[in-house]
Amino acid sequence: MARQKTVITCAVTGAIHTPTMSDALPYTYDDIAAQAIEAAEAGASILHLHARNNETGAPSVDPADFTAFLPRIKQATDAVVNISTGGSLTLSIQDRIKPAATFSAEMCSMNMGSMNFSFHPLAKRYDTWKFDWEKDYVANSDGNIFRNTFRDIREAAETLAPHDIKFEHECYDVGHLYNLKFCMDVGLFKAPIFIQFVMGILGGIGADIDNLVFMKKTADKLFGDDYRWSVLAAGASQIPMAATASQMGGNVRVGLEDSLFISRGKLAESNAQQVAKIRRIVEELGTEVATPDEARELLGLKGGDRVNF
Ligand code: KMH
Ligand code: ZN
Repeated sequence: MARQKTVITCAVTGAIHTPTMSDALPYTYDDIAAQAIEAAEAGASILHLHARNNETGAPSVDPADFTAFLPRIKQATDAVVNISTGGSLTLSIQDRIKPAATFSAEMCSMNMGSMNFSFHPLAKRYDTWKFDWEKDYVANSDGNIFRNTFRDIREAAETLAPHDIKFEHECYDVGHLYNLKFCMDVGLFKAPIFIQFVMGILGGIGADIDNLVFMKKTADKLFGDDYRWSVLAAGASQIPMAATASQMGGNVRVGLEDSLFISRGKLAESNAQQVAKIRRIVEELGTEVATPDEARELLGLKGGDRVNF
């Protein structure tokens, strides 16, 4: 059997990092659009997108903040747009799914369990902050419960079902795979499902190869041939774990949402720089990178002509 091509997802801005942490983190409409387009040109076939307030960079789930960049990305690239339903991490599921439903994207994230999702240790690294909201947002994440109950997941799945959106099932620990299996068994999601093994978030499973093998073996046991998979590792593990995932036949996610760095201690200049780096590694190791249409075929997506932006 021909070796599977690697799909690169780029998560362009997220809702964890803040403008103080890196000048490269895009938060204005213009910068999110420009960096997403550049990441697609560098080889990302899926763009995982959050929105932010254009002036302050605060995470936003207001569809108006997406309207300002989605059409520009669609016009300039053929990449699959994947809209987050995750964040801002403290909002209700009803608010979080509005952008995906409004724009009827080809893909959106679906977080598969509730957890202590925290990044409060980052608050100690900075003495001064660019914007007032940042310090408390980061420091207070030690009190966060990132809520994704079975009822929340059902509500998101049922609301989004008419849109024929493929989910990026974010699984932050082994138990989340069992949650996903339960949801499959009660008919919430259609095969092939797409699992994002999320590693190295405080509150979730650590980023190492033993854990990845365990996650993968567990998914094999639960889903057989009915799933495709990718790895996202936070911070310094991002590129090493992505390279490992690709060698294991999986797909990869990079981007400034998950790590601000290009190598140990060195901030990345852009999302595209991370995409170019993982692309280079994947190709040098003998695996081809999938085009957007190849990603659509692999994941069974509805097509870029059936979105609402
Ligand atoms: N920042 C990632 C660890 C989402 O957008 O739904 C989690 C994430 C959540 O991507
Ligand atoms: Zn995200």
